[in-house]
Amino acid sequence: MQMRENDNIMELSRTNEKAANVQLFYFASCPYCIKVRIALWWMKIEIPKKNISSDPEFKAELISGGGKKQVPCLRIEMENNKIQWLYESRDIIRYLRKTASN
Ligand SMILES: N[C@@H](CCC(=O)N[C@@H](CS)C(=O)NCC(=O)O)C(=O)O
Repeated sequence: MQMRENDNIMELSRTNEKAANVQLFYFASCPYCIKVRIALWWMKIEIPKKNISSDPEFKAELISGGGKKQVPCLRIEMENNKIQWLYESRDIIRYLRKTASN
C-alpha cells in the first residue's frame, strides 16, 4: 500500500504537467489535516479548501472522486484535465513543496 502511494507521488513528480488547480479536502479537528494546513501556512501557499464535515456535498465529492472518506486528500487537476486524488498528509506536503519550488 505504502509502495503504491509512493509510486503515485513519484509519478506525479515526474510528469511535466504542472498542477493547474488543487483543492484540499479536510475537516477541522483532524490532526493530519492540521499538519497539512500548517505546512501550507508555513510555505505561504493558499489553496481552496473543502471542509467535508460542514458540507455533505464535499464529502460526497471526495468519496465518489477519491474512492474513500479519508482526509486530508488533495484533489489535483492537471493541465491535461486529468484528476488525481492524493491521500496521505506526508505525500500531500511533499507534493505541494515540489510544485511550489518549480
Ligand atoms: N495516514 C493518514 C491518516 C489520515 C487519517 O487517519 N484521517 C482520518 C481523520 S483524522 C480519517 O479520515 N479517517 C477516516 C474516516 O474518518 O472515515 C495521513 O497521514 O493522512
